[in-house]
Amino acid sequence: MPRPKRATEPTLSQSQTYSTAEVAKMWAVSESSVKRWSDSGLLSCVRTPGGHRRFTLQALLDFQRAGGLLQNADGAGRSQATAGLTQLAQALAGRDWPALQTLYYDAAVSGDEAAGVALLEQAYQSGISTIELSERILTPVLHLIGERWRRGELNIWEEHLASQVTLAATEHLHRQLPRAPSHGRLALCGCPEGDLHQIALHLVVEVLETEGWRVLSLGPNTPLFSFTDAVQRFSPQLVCISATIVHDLERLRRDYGHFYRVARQHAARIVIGGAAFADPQVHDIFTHDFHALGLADFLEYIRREFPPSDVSAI
Ligand code: B12
Repeated sequence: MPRPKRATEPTLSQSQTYSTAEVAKMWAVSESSVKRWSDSGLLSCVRTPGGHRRFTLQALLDFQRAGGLLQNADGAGRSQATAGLTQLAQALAGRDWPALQTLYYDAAVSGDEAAGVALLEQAYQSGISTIELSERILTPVLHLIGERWRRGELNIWEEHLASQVTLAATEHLHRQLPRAPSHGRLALCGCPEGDLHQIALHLVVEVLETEGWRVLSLGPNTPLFSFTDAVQRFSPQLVCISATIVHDLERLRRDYGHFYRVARQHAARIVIGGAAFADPQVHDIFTHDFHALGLADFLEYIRREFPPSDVSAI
């Protein structure tokens, strides 16, 4: 797939760096692979005074654009075999997560929704699950976009385009996917007041719907007292709260107690997730049944706690 044209390429300072462990985590590869590529000169690094490798973002992007993991996985034989394939098909064939992330990053920040959709569709057709798509492509790319925005390397409009592409492309794919038969359970989902970050919420809703849940999504920026009213009105089996940032800690503290009592009266399970809960002060306020770190553990939780055999009890 040709790379969409960008008005400006962000420039990077060599002083902003990632450790071997951070790179390995970002690309979902072992630290020894990262060290091997670095030692062979394919992935350039700088050394700390203590001798540890540090990688600039530019070096990471250069490595990915030069072919990254796929090209370095098993050499010439493979590149001959895949010579006729497009860049995307090659990356998919090799499960080259860094290359797939780069392709999605380029599509997202340039607002190329068609390219975003094509990537997700082809990835799904190649056997990558929607959970893997979210965890290994969309989430790392959005985190990188946030980091580059924070460093002043990306414009706000690029972050906005990336959000829109992600919401639209995931929605597009979701509409085509098979769903488990409806089992009649209801989930209520939303983000607390002041939080406009709705992409994780959107992904959570899609996981639930795929699993046969009926979902009421209150969307971003929903006051907790309104969650409480909705629990009273609809008596859901599950409430999912996604929080990325906290707007008014004291107000949350005040309102959550009442929400929690009402949720308990209605026997609703409460699942929380999102970066805001990394802060112990926030985490302590939100008494919950499960704190999801991502979508994979969430899927495991709902399958375990709400097995099909229990449906007759609803
Ligand atoms: C896109 C984005 C925006 C968009 C959101 C658009 C939209 N429609 O959602 C817009 C432009 C609105 C925005 C605004 C702001 N943003 Co912003 N944003 C981001 C960005 C780049 C991506 C967020 C995202 O979608 N991530 C992808 C999701 C899928 O990943 P995730 O949230 O980590 O979720 C995973 C898990 O946590 C889990 N999960 C999360 N929730 C839940 C819930 C449940 C139930 C379950 C099961 C699982 C689960 O599953 C996901 C998959 O693993 C992040 C960068 C980042 N690190 O996330 C910054 C980021 C969150 N934003 C940030 C900031 C500072 C802001 C602003 C304050 C900027 C400003 N000055 O205006 C405003 C605040 C607006 C507000 N009041 O909320 C900071 C927050 C720093 C902090 N901790 O305080 C970040 C981290 C950027 C940065 N590096 O500094 N932002």
